[in-house]
Amino acid sequence: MKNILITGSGGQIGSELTLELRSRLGGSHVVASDKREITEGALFETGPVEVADVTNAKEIAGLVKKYNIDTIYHLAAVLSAVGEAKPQLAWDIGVNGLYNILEVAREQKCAVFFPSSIGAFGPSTPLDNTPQDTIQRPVSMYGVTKVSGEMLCDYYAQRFDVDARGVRFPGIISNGTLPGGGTTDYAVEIFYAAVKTKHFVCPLEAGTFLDMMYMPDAIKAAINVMEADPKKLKHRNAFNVTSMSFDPEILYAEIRKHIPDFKMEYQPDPVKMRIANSWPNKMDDSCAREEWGWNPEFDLDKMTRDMIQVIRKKFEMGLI
Ligand code: AKB
Repeated sequence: MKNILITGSGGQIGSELTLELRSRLGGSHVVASDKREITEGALFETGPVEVADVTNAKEIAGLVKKYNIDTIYHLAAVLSAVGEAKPQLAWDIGVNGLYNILEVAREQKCAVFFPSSIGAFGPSTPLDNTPQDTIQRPVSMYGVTKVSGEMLCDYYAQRFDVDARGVRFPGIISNGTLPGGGTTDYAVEIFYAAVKTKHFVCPLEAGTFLDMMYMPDAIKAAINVMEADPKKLKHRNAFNVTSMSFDPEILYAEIRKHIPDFKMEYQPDPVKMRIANSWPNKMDDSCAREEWGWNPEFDLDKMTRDMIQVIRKKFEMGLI
């Protein structure tokens, strides 16, 4: 990887991945692109920024040429809950956007990272120890775009030799850019509520188990799968990766170890519950561990300590 283009750089994962790659490769080698103009902050100050709409293939092709890009991290997406409100937009960005990226990658010989998700599974998938290769019949438009994306990446790899790789991310917990419109967002929002108001209204029911991961591990997964020795990869694309699985009660109890007067109540959101009930309780990520050494660092205890420490500091400094 010498020159990288990131789509969706302004998003939850994109903003942190861009900065990590810039710190490794040098700012000028990592181009941050987003549909919305980036005009300030760390992304703006540490390297090139561009406005790019992934549904506009010419725009993407122009950027790849301009910066002599050899690797594209394609993170632009519409998340699961928003995708149910705007299914046409979710398809357009999720599938047509990825198609454009893969076509540009084929023409200009780039590697591609594509983040699939636990959303690529559905109610007929085995939801405990969900295998790497299994039934995928999602019931959300987000899931439909992710399964289509996995298949498109496999097709471009086999047919056109595009080095398309990726993982199936669980819910990502972070303290930088907030997630926007996902089913797993509660696992981020709860920390801000615990620190700021000591009260949280949870949109998922008790007992709703989902896979989760702390951002530093998500960044590590995205970079390591792209740097893995291709000879050792049997799958290449859509690797199950996870670090922890919990339901809202377990997370609530963990946060109360640090903030004992924190209170949570439940007001389940029917759209999010329908989606969450169709997603795995816990994935089996042994293929990622065996094929490219996936090994997360943060469990529930370590992630919770770090999240509270960082968010408390931001709160005390008046930043949130
Ligand atoms: C969502 O909830 O939509 C995402 C995901 C798990 O892919 N965070």
